[in-house]
Amino acid sequence: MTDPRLESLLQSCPDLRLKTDAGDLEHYGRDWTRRWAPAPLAIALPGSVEEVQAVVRWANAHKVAVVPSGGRTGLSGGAVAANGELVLSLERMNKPLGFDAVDRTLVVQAGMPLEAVHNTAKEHGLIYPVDFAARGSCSIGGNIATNAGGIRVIRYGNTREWIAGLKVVAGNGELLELNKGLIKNSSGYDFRQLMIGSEGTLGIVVEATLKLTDPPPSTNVMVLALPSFEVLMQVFSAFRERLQLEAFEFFTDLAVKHVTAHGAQYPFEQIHPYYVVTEYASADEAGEAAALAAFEYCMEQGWVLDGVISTSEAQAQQLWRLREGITESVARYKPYKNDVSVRISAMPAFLAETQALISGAYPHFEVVWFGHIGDGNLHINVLKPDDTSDAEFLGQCEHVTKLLAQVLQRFDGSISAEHGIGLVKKAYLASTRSDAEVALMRGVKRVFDPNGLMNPGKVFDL
Ligand code: 2HG
Ligand code: ZN
Repeated sequence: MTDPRLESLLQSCPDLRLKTDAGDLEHYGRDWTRRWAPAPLAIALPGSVEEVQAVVRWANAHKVAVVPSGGRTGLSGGAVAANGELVLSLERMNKPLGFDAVDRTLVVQAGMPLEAVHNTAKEHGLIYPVDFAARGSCSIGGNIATNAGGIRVIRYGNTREWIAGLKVVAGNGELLELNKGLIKNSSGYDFRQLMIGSEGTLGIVVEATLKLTDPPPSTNVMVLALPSFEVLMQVFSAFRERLQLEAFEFFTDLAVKHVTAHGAQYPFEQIHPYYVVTEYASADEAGEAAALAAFEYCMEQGWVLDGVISTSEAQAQQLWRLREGITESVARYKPYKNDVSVRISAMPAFLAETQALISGAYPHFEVVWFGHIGDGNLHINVLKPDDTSDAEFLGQCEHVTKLLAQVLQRFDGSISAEHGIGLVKKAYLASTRSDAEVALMRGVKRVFDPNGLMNPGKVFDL
């Protein structure tokens, strides 16, 4: 370690763990986007809040940019370090710190994996309900930084709803204790909510007080086969009217092709163009009867062609795999990802327009559609053919995304529903946020991060 800046970092924080091996720089410098070549200065792995503060103070003294790092499962480049930044990994700060049965809260360090949060909540007979496929590798701090959504938003909302307090090391190294677990707190600006979704551009989340809730009554999982895109929202309405939905997700035949090639089991005899996986409360016979009624109604209308209901926990997990395995099953095709949202009421018209745009624009590419349709959130993954260069593929996809951003703007939608803006969506921020809003965001960043060192270049440029 010859860089004098790192020598001085270790002098000011002697117990800090630092990694500078080429393999570590590569590993910690990239996220799941894999679009940028990692080139961080070093990786710092603090073990305490005080060490995080010391690192941030050092960064200000030496004007070194800091990239906060959780599980790096993000899909927008928010955790990429490609410009000599110091990566500040929270992976050693991964423990639960305390459970309060009266408040029903769990205090955790930011590096705790989401799945470990789920397990700890369960030990106390409660749940932390935000959930998605990357649960084993993502961290709660990263979830907070992107206001992560996932597969149960329809029932429980986004990460934002479940944060009762935060400890954040701001861009100047000061420790902020935000909201302190209060349910009611009408005492001025809510910086806790400002930090949620700020993608590490204002400071570093080091601890969180999570709200927990009761586990749902027992649920069942149903997979439906649909004849067309047009009926999707009608099926959604029919199910939502009759059932307490825990999840309502959609995917296409192409998605099925890839997940089954990856080991998921296909539940029908024939292939259909569109599918829904839904989970719903089914504590008693009335719940199951309502589910069957919804299914039969949709069959009568011609909106559903086939269906299967889980009869065991193992089968429920198998059915979920058809949806949850999609991202992993297409990863080898370096997909270009859109993650967009509109109001649910605007979804039918938006879907029709987007489908026309996408099928016209990518005649030669495989496009995998899926998403959290019950939240108005669509994922579009365009797969790169092996014989097309990265640059050409990216150029075409960026062109289509510009057009998609225009459609979204007309629908008052968002270019990033749940993955964040990071680097990937930065050029399209203006389709969702007004100039006045972005100017205010820049101003807010200057207040919390006067030297512009917290995850610079992410979300917007200063
Ligand atoms: C999901 O819903 C994730 O599975 C990933 O948000 C989406 O890979 C994607 O595009
Ligand atoms: Zn998603």
